[in-house]
Amino acid sequence: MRLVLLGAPGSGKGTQATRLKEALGVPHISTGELLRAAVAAGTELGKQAKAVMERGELVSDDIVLGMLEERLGQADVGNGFILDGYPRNLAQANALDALLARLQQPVDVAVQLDVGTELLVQRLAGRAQQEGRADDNPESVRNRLRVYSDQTEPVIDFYRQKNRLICVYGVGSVDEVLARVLAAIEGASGKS
Ligand code: B4P
Repeated sequence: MRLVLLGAPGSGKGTQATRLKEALGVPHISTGELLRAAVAAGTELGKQAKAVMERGELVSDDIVLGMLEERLGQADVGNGFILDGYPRNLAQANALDALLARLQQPVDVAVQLDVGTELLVQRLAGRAQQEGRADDNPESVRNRLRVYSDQTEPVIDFYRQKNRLICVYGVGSVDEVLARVLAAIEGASGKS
């Protein structure tokens, strides 16, 4: 199963991906986590990404694609993957399409987690208190939501046009949302 998880910041992508990897038996690849690890390790790439991420902007397409290509080259992705946080704009969607075509491993399904803006802001404020992530401050959250609607929402149409999109209501407990995602994936694989 090759799955792309789409959704605004705070929609539950990372939260659901952590559980989906157990349910589907494929690795969870989060570009946000790969970038945060590079920042924590103080690599050259991490130094370039740090300020951009703290402002809530997107790290350059070249950097993220290079990082992703390296990750998709590892042995554990043979049976598929859950991609969380990528693609985030149309250039990344096209780059991913080309990369996976070359690897003969096209995306099976793109799941969009649908959550209203007010709840997104509440969830991220909750995480700011609990985890103190550098980009969960109010100014950066506003910017991330703006970047999402300007740059990432067009990616939803990209997958809709390819008949790969499933939209799942992302409000409710983590288990409720997980059950909806799994049912939607099963329904979609039954159709194809
Ligand atoms: P990400 O790490 O992808 O962060 P995110 O969009 O904020 O979502 P995340 O997955 O972490 O949170 P979730 O919704 O699960 O990106 C961070 C930054 O990295 C970006 O701003 C950008 O700078 C950079 N970046 C990453 N990928 C990039 C790319 N491809 N190109 C360029 N730049 C890139 O959860 C949020 C909160 O909601 C949590 O506290 C969680 O506990 C809570 N929650 C989740 N589900 C819930 C539920 N059902 N009920 C209640 N709370 C819930």
